[in-house]
Amino acid sequence: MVRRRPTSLFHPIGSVDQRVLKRQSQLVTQLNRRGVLRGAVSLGALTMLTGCDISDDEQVRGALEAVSALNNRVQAALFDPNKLAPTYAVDQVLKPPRYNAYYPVDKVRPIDLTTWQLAVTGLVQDQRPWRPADFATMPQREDIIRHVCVEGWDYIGQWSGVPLRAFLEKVGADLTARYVGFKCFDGYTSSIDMAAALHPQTLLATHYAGEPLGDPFGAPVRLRTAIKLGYKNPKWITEILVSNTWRNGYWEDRGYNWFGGI
Ligand SMILES: Nc1nc2c(c(=O)[nH]1)N[C@H]1C(S)=C(S)[C@@H](COP(=O)(O)O)O[C@H]1N2
Ligand SMILES: [Mo]
Repeated sequence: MVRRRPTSLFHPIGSVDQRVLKRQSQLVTQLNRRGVLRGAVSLGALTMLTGCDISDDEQVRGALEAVSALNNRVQAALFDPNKLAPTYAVDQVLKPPRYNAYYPVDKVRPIDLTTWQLAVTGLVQDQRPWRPADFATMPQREDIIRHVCVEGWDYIGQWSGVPLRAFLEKVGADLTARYVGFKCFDGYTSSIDMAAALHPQTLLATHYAGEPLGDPFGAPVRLRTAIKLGYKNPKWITEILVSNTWRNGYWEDRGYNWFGGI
């Protein structure tokens, strides 16, 4: 890549273009903030570790992605499927919950519950779609857990619904498959590892604080798992997909760490 020369005399002139350095440290800070790196890797350390030319955006991005892939493996190895996340008291619950999505709340399109169906696809025996009422016929569980968004905020929420494990068993999913994927009404996608899908605190949530989910929070059914960051909790789910290969995700495909464990 061509190193751009400072054009103004007010820019420091040296062997390294300060603006390139600034851009790269912004990229590192940005990816760090998104939790991609999860431990601090300084610009200097990155250069030493990878030997890459920090004046080249593509090289730096490639190196950061390699660090993120390593993180996925390390996180998966450290994850204990039997360990429960902390739970909280009912008087700590935030009401209403705090909204977030990749667009503002006034852009939320309510779902028509009379026509809504959940498609069940991939490595499952029973591919019949689900209706809202089907969830009420299943075992229920409630969790009061902390929601953590990588943007740097969190809240305690009271979620109830059907354990994803019970749902997967009911539809005859291949529980040895690698991933459970989710497609949503707003085009959002996410996917989680099977160990997380089978974790007791991973719910297909239909209720918040004992009330049916409000439109902004993913009605009629969304994922709520105590062991993953906010972006791995898809709302307004329209398809659940069991697969060994499909591991897409709206934010994951834009650089957030795929494993996304808390
Ligand atoms: N369908 C859909 N699900 C989504 C999102 C989205 O934009 N669309 N945003 C995710 C992010 S980044 C967060 S932090 C949580 C926010 O959930 P909440 O509104 O219940 O707090 O939803 C997640 N699930
Ligand atoms: Mo988030």
